[in-house]
Amino acid sequence: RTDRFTLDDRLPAGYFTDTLHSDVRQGLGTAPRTLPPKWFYDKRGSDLFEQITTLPEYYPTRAEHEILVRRAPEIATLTRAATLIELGSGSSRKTRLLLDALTAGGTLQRYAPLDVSAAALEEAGRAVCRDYPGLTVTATVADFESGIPLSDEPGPRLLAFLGSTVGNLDREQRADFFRMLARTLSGDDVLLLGADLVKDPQVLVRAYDDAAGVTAEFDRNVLHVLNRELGADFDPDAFAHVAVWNAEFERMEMHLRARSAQTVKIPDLDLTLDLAEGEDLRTEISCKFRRESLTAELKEGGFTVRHWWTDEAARFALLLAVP
Ligand code: AVJ
Repeated sequence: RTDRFTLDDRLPAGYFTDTLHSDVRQGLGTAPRTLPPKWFYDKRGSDLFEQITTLPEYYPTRAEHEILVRRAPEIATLTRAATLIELGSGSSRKTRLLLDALTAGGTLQRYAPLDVSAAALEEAGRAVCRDYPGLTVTATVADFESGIPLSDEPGPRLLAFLGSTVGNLDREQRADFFRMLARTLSGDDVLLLGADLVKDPQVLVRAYDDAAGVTAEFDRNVLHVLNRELGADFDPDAFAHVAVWNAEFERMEMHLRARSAQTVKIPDLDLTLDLAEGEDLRTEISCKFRRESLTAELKEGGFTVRHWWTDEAARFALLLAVP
């Protein structure tokens, strides 16, 4: 039975076309050329990302999983959450560790995943419904950067934002995001945030430029998306994938570097790009964090960090913060 599952589409009409058009026009129109990472994730991009999470070089998923295995029971005891809200739900392996612990703790009534992909929510939400018989699943299609539409979720609410997706936001965007979250949550609600930590740049560069070339394909996939959605004529093979450690901002960046001078047409935007040989399109930032500065950022945004857990090798942190 699926009557415990609802899917509420809160995206404004024309959301995909409108945001893709303005993102690409703003980002690629002038140098330095950038694209927001959210456009990686069509079906193929999401499959490639799932592959990335199993690569030997890409440690964050395994490190966060290690922390959750160890700490989920504690999280359940500390929060006594009645609702688990999950931002950018993605694959549900880590979610299930939380659902299991909160179910065992006897407090959980509802799972409320939020994502921009209705298809992903549909698939993950129904599976959770099937496997957790007492649970109500209220999925919401929304872009959580612009606010989190909550309704009548029972509290306390545990809002999980895992995988260090927060690293895709720069400092200013994070400040806005944390403030928005703090305004959204109240009383005994808590934030559970996964954050990848600053470490040896060599380890980081390998994690974002794996030997099998999966991350390179993932990076180039955004050009396939623009070709399909905007009628562009990018030749993805004409771009090299480059993983760069930006020491000033302590972040990894993925760039697509034009292997030769080339002209790209984007008919749907009436845009022509003249790219020089060696010119970069920056397709992603992935900020890496330190305990002190992230705690201070959260404080600034209205959160007090109550717990900070890492994996044995201290590569990744999971933190619990209260508004
Ligand atoms: C899903 C945004 C957390 O930044 O590590 C993986 C995406 N990019 N390999 C990350 C990603 C290249 C990932 N996040």
